[in-house]
Amino acid sequence: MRDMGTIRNIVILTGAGISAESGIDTFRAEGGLWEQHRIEDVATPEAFERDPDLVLRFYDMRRESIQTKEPNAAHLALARLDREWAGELLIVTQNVDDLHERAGAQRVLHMHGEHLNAWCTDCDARSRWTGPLKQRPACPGCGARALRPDVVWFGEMPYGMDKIYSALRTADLFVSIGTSGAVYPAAGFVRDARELGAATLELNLERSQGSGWFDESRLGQASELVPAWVDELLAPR
Ligand code: BV8
Repeated sequence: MRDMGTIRNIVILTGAGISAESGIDTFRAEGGLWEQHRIEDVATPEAFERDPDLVLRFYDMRRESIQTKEPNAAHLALARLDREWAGELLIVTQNVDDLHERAGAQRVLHMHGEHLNAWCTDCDARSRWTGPLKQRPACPGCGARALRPDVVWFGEMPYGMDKIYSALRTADLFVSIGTSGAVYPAAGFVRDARELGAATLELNLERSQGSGWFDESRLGQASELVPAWVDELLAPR
C-alpha cells in the first residue's frame, strides 16, 4: 500500500453495502432486491415501456422506504473526511439513496441517479420528488404527465462519466466500499485507477468480484471499517 503521506487526491466508490446497516436492502444478498424482482422486469427502459405501473410501484416503495432510514457510521465517517480532507476528494456512489448527503457529505456524484429526483421525459427537467409517481403526476416544469424515476437503468448511460474519469486520472488512491463489483462501468474503475497509477483499497463485507484487482482488501462491516480507515487517513503524520 502506498505511503499514506503521499496521498492527495482520493476517489471513493460506494455501493449498496454502505447503506446495508442503515436498513436499505442490497441487491445481490439473500432476499436482496434482485431476489424479489427480476432486473429485466423493473430496472430497464424496456420494463418501463412494457409495464410502467410495476416499475413505478417498485420505485415508489423504495423511495418511501429510504426516507425512513438514517445514515450510519460509515456515511458519517466519509462526511468527516469530506470536511477535513484538504486534497481532492470525490465520492462516486452507485446508490440512489441520499444517506451520503444526509450525513453531511458534499463532494458526492450519483452515477446511477437518485430516488429523490423525478425526470420529465417531455421537457427533460429533473425535479426533487419525495412522493409517489404511480398516479402519473404533472411535471412541475411543463405540466406533462411524463415523469419517471431519475435512476439509471440497465442499458442507460450512467451520469457524470467525464467527471469520474477525470478524477480517476489524478487519483493517488481509489477506495471501493460496499459493492459486489457486478455492474459496469463502476466495476471497472479499480482497473482504470490501477492503470493510472493509483493505490487501490477495498472495504467490503466479503470478497467481491473485483477483489483480485485491489492492492489491499479489508473485510468486515462498513460501519467499522470506514471510520477506522478515515481515522488512519486523518491521523497527524
Ligand atoms: C451502461 C440503479 C453503457 C437502479 C443500477 C455484460 C458484461 C458486462 C457488462 C454488461 C453486460 N451486459 C450489459 C452490461 C452493462 C450493464 C451491466 O454491468 N450489467 C451487469 C448486470 C452485467 N451495465 C449497464 O447497463 C450500465 N450502463 O453500461 O451503459 C455505458 C458503458 C460505459 C460507459 C458509459 C455507458 C448501467 C448500470 C446501472 C444500473 N442501475 N442501479 C436501481 O437502483 O434500481 S445498478 C445496481 O446494482 C445498483 O445501483 C448498484 O450500482 C449495482 C451494483 O450493486 P452493489 O451496489 O454492488 O450492490 P450488491 O448488492 O451487488 O453488493 C453489495 C455489496 O456490499 C456486497 O459485496 C456485500 O458483500 C457488501 N455488503 C453488504 N453489507 C455490507 C457490505 N459491505 C460492508 N458492510 C456491510 N454491512
